[in-house]
Amino acid sequence: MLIKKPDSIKSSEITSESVYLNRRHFMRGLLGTTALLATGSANAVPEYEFEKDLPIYRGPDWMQQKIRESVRNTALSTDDKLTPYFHVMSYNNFYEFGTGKKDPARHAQNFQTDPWKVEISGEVGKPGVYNLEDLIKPHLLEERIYRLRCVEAWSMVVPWMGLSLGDLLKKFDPTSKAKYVEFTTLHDPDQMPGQRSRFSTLEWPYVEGLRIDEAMHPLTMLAVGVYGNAMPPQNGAPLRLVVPWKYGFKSIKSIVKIRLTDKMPNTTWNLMAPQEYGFYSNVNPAVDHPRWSQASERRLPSSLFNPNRVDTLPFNGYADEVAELYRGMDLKKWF
Ligand SMILES: Nc1nc2c(c(=O)[nH]1)N[C@H]1C(S)=C(S)[C@@H](COP(=O)(O)O)O[C@H]1N2
Ligand SMILES: [Mo]
Repeated sequence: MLIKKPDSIKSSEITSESVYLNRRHFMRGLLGTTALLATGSANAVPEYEFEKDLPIYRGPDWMQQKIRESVRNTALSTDDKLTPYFHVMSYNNFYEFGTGKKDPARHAQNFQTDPWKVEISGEVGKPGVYNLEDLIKPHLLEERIYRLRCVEAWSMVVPWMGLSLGDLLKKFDPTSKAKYVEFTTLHDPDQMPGQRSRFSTLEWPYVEGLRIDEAMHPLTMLAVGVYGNAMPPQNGAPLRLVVPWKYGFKSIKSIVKIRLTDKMPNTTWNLMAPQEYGFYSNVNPAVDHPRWSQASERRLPSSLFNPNRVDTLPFNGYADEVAELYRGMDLKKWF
């Protein structure tokens, strides 16, 4: 059990359109987290030991300072064994830097991540373009250990560092018309070779989206670090989304725009192949991808002799926390 369930919410209050109006659930989630931090189930983030010669991305001074002050949120963290840092930072999907798993680590090393601006627009009372430093500084950063399940049927267990997306969004006063959140990755072909490629099948910039209640859910995270350090460029520095119960492609990297809207956003993979990648893309072992099964996954590190195959769980093991968001929805239709 990861977080306390909001037992007092009547099921009638939770519908598929439960959106932002379901504020109480959200507030309870926040209170739960705060209470747990106060009662000491939040621990110091450990000093990780890294294999020799692995580059550690430190980020700017202000980020290092924030990370030093961070805590581990044990209540939201899984006990699963961590995937070693080497795999987390060298086996990546970040098509802006190439389609091979090793391309991002190779081609993103000089990516400029500071200073970084984020535009917050649409259905909010306080739209604007903000410095990442100003957005992050008021928040206590939390380490959370989440499973990450790619639609390609591999998975990792990653200690992310960041904050609840909902904690950030509510500072910009979402209006009652805010039903969805759209996220956009930087578009900079000079820095991102994948955006210059004539063979790219994806449209740039990369766009992702969430329903507002998904965005406000306490598990949904904006991450700025990993393994007790700043986010490496190949993992989506300086700011990426992490939605642990959805396939990895929902967790958009290097975000420069966050737009609240009343319409379901068009998202990159859904536009590319709508029959293969739905808007929701909740991890679901019962709904196969047209070209591969989703019933199990390779948990990294995985090799020919030690494939480390594990069963895939509904909502990637987070069903207790998030299944209620989809009550009454046919998940085969809304895949
Ligand atoms: N902008 C952008 N975000 C992205 C991607 C991408 O190609 N571009 N790949 C996604 C996919 S398919 C996965 S599985 C995760 C991988 O995150 P990781 O490399 O940190 O493990 O990032 C997601 N975010
Ligand atoms: Mo993925």
